[in-house]
Parts: sequence; structure tokens; C-alpha cells
Amino acid sequence: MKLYYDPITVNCRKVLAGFDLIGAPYETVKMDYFGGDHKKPDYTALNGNQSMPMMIDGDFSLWESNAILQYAADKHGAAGVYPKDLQTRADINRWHLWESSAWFPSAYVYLVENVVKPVLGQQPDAKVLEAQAPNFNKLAGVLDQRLAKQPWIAGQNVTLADIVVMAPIHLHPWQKLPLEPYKHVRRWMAQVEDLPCWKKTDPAPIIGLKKP
Ligand SMILES: N[C@@H](CCC(=O)N[C@@H](CS)C(=O)NCC(=O)O)C(=O)O
Repeated sequence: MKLYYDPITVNCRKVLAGFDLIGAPYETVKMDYFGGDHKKPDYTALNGNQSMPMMIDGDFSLWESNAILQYAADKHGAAGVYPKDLQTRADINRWHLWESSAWFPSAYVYLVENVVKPVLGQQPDAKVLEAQAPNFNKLAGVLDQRLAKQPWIAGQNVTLADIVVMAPIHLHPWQKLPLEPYKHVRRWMAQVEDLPCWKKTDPAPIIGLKKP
């Protein structure tokens, strides 16, 4: 597998950490997100979305970070982190879909306003953050309810669901997410941050972010 990525982006960090958790061997093609490598013609020919990450395995190309992780886990027989049991797998797939359709778009607002804009020398828009807060709180409550019952999202053990759902909030000290009321989510975040695969893929030093 060959991964096209820039380690500073949410969905690329997700795949890097997930590949490490799976124990998947892979090659890399380093891209420059802010330099617009994902908009160049050669890349666009393979991924018309002009987004990262993308994975190529032989003559098969795959975009969508969660699909890439599912493929890698199955290819490398990583049933521990992507179990084959019908209901556990459906549950993990459900959290993957929830992440890309609801959780990521909401957390991304905080990433853009409180991280990307300041890095580019711009001011966060308080009105945009205020408008997003009710939706973010609703979603954080859903996750908190799940994590009140069990240590990891899909049960007693870490799975791909944990890596996927953690990714959109990976820069939470700078994103300034309103997570204070969600104690189960905060306990789980600390667990994920303790995983070697998570520590190894921390983009904060590359971006030049210092602990607030
Ligand atoms: N749902 C896609 C989202 C991919 C995506 O939007 N990636 C961002 C980086 S995290 C990107 O490349 N955006 C293109 C842009 O900002 O121009 C996935 O999970 O792979």
C-alpha cells in the first residue's frame, strides 16, 4: 500500500495512526497540503475530490480515510482492531459513518476557527463558533453516553472506531472544544492519547503549535 498524505491534516493523521495500530506495512508519498499538492493534475486524475489521504495498492486506488483503514485492517488480518463479528463490525462501521457525516464537520469548525485561522494570522469568528456549539454539544453527548458504558467505543478493547472518532478532535487543546461537561469523553481521549500510535503521529510539533 502506498499512502499519499500530509501528516498535518486530520484525515491523514487518522490513517497514519490507524496503520500503526493495525501493524500494516506501507510506503508513503509526502504531499504539501498548504502548497496545494492535492490540486495538481496528476493527483486529481486519481482523486477528483482533490483531498487527502489517498491509498494505492497495485492498480487499486482508494480515497476516504475510513475506507482506507477498513481495507488495510482486512488486508492485514487485523481482526483485533476491526473485529469480524457481525454486530461489532456494524457498530464500528456506524461510528465511522457518524464521524464522517456529523462529528468531523462539527469539530472541523473549531479546527478552522481556532487553529487554522490563527496559524494563517487571521482572527477566529466568534459568531461561527457560537452557531456550531449546540450541534457539537449534542454530538459530544452521544459519544459521552456510549463511553459511560465501556472503556472504548466498541467495547473493552481499542478498535479503529477510537482512532477514527478521535481524529477530528486531535488538536483539542488548540481547537478549544467545549468538552468540559463530557467526563467520559475526556477520560477516553486521555486513553487514546496514551496509545503509541497516537503519540507517534502528533502533528503539533510539525505545525509549530505549543501547548496553550
Ligand atoms: N471524508 C474524507 C475527507 C478528506 C478531506 O477533506 N481531507 C482534507 C484534509 S484533512 C483535504 O484534503 N481537504 C482538501 C482541501 O482543503 O482543499 C476522508 O475522510 O478522507
